[in-house]
Amino acid sequence: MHQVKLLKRSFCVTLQTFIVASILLMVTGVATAADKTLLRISSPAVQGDWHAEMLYIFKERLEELAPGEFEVQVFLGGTLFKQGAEPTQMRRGNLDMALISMQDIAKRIRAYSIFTAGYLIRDLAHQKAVYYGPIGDEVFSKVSDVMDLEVLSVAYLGTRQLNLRSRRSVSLPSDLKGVKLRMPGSKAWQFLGKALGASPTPMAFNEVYLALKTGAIDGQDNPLPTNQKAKFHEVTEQIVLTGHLVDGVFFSMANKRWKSLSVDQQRKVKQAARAAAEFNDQGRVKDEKRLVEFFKSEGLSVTTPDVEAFRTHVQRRYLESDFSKNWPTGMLQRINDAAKK
Ligand code: KDO
Repeated sequence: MHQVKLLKRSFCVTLQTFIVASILLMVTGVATAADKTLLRISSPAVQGDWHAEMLYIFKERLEELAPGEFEVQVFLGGTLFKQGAEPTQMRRGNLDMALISMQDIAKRIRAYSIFTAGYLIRDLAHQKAVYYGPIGDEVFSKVSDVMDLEVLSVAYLGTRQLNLRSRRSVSLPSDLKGVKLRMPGSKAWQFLGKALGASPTPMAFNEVYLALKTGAIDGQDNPLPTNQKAKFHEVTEQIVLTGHLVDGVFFSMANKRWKSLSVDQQRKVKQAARAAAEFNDQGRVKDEKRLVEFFKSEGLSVTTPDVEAFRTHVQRRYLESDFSKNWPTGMLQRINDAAKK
């Protein structure tokens, strides 16, 4: 009898708690974790790099715009999914967001290898004109159809330079003959290494530091801010300012997640993603201006090759390659002309 009373009492207490919590929720609008839309983001980027920090800016901005509606979780260093696996994991529903590269996109849409070509995009302003205009609209709509991803914003990764383990005189592409150059692991990246005149080898970003330290590779390429944040200056002696690729990453969301959001939420997510990319771009541009001095002060030699010779050689290699056979008709001209008024 006593036990029945106790059971009844505990049921009443639970019911009361539930009612009070529901009223509180209605009155205050404070959502519990279970009510929030979970957004898991994976990136190989190291903590502190601009495109890693921008993910926290996205989180902050989204919380301001849509308080209590989203739970943003950021996983860096390729700890959740390895570099390059993100588009597949998003399609499978295991991941909501990532910063993907054009080289990832070119794996699925071969014609878009055009955007991975060295010495094509001229600078950040040109990159914005290409991707935040009619070309970007066309490309991202195709990406949505084929890859099931919504591209929310484009972040400038920086201009890629060569970074060598030991000093070497590099003026022409032929000076890189036999240099074992780590490039990220996909056909488009490997081709860029070859076009530069080196012997490319694929490797995930988070293995590069150790490979440089042990001599498993002779060099790698990345923009100056990423070289600094990943501490590559500790294990290399030279930077060659080839400026061979004005690189970008595409902040994307799995369509399944994107389409589950209300129109208002989509607008806010895009706004936060744009603000995050803008934060990244400003930081990188500022860093690119100051980092040559930083690397010199760390004892590295920073040299300028014959950039025109590299440009001519690399562009010719692309035009003669099988990649260019799939490029959309007229696209090269449209890219070259973007923003030229
Ligand atoms: C890299 O692996 O070298 C690269 O710079 C390629 C980029 O597309 C991007 O994936 C980036 O790595 C990572 O975000 C690490 O910064």
